Amino acid sequence: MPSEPITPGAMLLRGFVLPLGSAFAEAIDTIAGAAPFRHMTTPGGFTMSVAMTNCGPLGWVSDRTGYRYEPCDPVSGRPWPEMPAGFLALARAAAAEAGFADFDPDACLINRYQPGAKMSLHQDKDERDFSQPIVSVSLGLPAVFLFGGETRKDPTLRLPLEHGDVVVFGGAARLRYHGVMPLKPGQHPRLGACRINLTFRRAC
Ligand code: MD6
Ligand code: FE
Repeated sequence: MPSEPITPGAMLLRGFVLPLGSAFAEAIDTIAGAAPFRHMTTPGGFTMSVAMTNCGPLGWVSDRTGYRYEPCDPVSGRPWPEMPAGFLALARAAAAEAGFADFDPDACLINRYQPGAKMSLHQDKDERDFSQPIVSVSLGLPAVFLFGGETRKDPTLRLPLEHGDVVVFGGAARLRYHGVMPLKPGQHPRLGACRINLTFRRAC
């Protein structure tokens, strides 16, 4: 599998999940059946354009009181759906391929972008241990990932991400600003008019 270094600590594994076929999409349908996608509110009172759900022991949530990881879905009060064994295996294999041995994620955030949805520049810093990488899987429609520096004002690199691509984001890149440009309309044969992104993290 071709892999491209993006910057020190960040690696792009093109097509890394393609060998799994539609297994990912089926598992996501099952998860969303138990914990539906929802548009969370930011601490500043805005509704996020990206719809989210989670699987695994911990799920990322945002509301007026802040960002955090929770063991239960605040909508249902029940634990988040289990992280499928195949997700865990894939995340570990991708991290290892990028040079991060022993990745042990306890959280998987699932982001759904419909046309126009975007993710503003942000840092991922709600996790306890920044020595663990983040493994990010892109499915469905293509999107442009913005990869910035250590401050919000640093210039950003534009990285086109396609169905099946995996980005491993750790080490010196772990706290770099990043975001996603507004999704362009389109149709993906399996996922329809959307992009799904999964981010595996060690939250706690
Ligand atoms: C996305 N990803 O690709 C949003 N964060 O839809 C992220 O915010 C992200 O891809 C940390 C590490 C990798 C990521
Ligand atoms: Fe992020």
